Amino acid sequence: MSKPRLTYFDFAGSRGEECRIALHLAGIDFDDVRVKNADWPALKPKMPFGALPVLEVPGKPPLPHSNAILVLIGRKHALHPTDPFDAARHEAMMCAVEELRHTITPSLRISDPEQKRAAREALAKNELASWGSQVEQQLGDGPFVGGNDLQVADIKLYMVVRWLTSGALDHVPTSVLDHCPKLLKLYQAVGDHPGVKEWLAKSAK
Ligand SMILES: N[C@@H](CCC(=O)N[C@@H](CS)C(=O)NCC(=O)O)C(=O)O
Repeated sequence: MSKPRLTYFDFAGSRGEECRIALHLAGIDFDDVRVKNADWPALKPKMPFGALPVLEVPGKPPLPHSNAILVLIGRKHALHPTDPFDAARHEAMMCAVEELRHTITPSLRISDPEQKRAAREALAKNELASWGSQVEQQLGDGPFVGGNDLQVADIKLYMVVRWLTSGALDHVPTSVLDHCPKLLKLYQAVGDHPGVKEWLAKSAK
């Protein structure tokens, strides 16, 4: 392996895509390995924690967990605060995104349509709404978490807001975060960032 390799599933979303965006913004030439679902069962036991994304850097062991990957990229490429307390605040925000994803995941496995509707409507009204309010309270004037500079925590928030407001989650209204203007401003600012736009145009192909 002569250059970093990021392994994730073959779609332009979620934890893998946020790491790809960070690598792109950092200007890192990386192997973008996209695993087909059919190949996953054989690969899963070989991954450090049986999940993706995983970042491999020449001379180092494989690094799992999206937040660890993002913080590593951020620290090395000026996409994460250098002040330890500020950095920890950004990391807390990133942990909150992971917690939210784990709250939503059980609803992805419900096959009964009525049960799914009830679970998703309750999620939208309760956990998703309160998560948005909590994040909102911690954002300043923005547009990004740290002010004017886009950092890895912003990419993390962008990806989850995109998911929640896209209509991709059945029974979660696209207006679910309309009560969070600062968070929506951050989402817009990340989406408008030229480097992010450039990656998303390339990645979705
Ligand atoms: N906390 C981990 C979660 C990793 C995770 O659950 N990844 C999912 C894809 S987004 C996965 O690998 N699912 C397949 C599986 O668990 O078999 C992270 O942030 O990377």
